[in-house]
Amino acid sequence: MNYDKIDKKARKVLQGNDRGLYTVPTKGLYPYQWNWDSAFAAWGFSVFDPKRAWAELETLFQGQWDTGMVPHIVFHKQSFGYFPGPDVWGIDRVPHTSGISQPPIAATMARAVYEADKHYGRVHMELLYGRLVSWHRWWMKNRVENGMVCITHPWESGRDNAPDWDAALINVDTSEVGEYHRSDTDHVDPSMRPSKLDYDRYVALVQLARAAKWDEAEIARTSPFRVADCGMTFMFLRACRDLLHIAAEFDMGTEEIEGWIYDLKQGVKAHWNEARGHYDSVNMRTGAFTNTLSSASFLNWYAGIRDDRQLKHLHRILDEVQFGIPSLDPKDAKFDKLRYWRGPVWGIMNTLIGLGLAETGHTVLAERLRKDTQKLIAEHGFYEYFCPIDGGSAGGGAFTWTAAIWLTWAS
Ligand code: 9WN
Repeated sequence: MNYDKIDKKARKVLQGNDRGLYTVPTKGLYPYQWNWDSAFAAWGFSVFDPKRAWAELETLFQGQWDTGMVPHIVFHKQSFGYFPGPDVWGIDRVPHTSGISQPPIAATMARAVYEADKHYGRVHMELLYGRLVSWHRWWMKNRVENGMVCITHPWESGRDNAPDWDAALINVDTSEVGEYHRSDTDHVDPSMRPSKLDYDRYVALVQLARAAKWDEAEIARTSPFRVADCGMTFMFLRACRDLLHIAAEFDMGTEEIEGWIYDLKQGVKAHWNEARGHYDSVNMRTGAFTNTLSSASFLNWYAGIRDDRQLKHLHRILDEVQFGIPSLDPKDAKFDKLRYWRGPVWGIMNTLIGLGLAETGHTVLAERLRKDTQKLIAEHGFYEYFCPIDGGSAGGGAFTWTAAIWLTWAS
């Protein structure tokens, strides 16, 4: 396999999805700027174009609300073929945005971009730092309960139809949703996407929050859906550690961030599902664990939590499938090898888990994950996700974050 050729292709994918100052995740299926996709894109660009990498992050933060929230989609320019667009969210600001957030990995990727070229990045980091802090503050104020990060919509987790949300979604009333046309299934085989019932519930939750005028306290009071996502807690804890590192390097105050890290570490303990022996999400409306072993459960090492109790699950899964960690335990009755976050392998999740394993001394495992991901992309292409059984490509093609992780980690 000629890796130079694949490197060139990866750069071409990023350049092909580049809309000037931001990238789209992939042409057609996702025509806007997505939050955590852009963080990965910036990391990818940092390998060959630091200027463009910083532009990606800075453009994302043009969508930041006065509250500090950084939305999951920024609709810079009207585009067709994606549902729900700005009219459904109904948010009166420019650029238009969605009303929910997404995994807060921007501080982690900003640190990586900075470290790739400190000389160039210094002034950009200084400018972005305050915005990152105010986003983290927003999470702490509105979403952290018992040290765990709560989501108010499945889209916020980045793992849209993960079984973790099933029980909490049962109580979402879809009777007033009305007619709508979802566009995702115009681009991708419906068997690889969330179901119609899932979409009705996603839309109902948007309508509920819109009726609450996007007021966080009101949403917390009225919504049936509030889940503490172990993936979000781990990613946010990691991002806070990276922010702390930046604060120390730039001689900024560190006390507030140290406090956040302390709280989140308590939250990690609350995510431990002792009965099942793994990290798990918690339905905040009932206090019950979701009883789901997903790829997000394995992000503890990435969060700097050196807890090896899950290694037995990790070894078992790596022996069962060939291409890394599927989004759901293959032993789970809900495992569905091609349906989005209910089975497929996502290169980005392999990357974050692999980074964590490498950083905590599990070098053999980390290397195996990296090599498996490398093979997957080299043989099947820059797809959105893959079948964990045969590596078959799934979802959108020419995908930004898959190209980004190829350049930064997998190759
Ligand atoms: C909703 C863009 C995004 C990713 C998410 C992934 C998917 C959107 C959708 O695509 O979600 O945000 O319409 O399916 O689940 O992680 O950021 O790539």
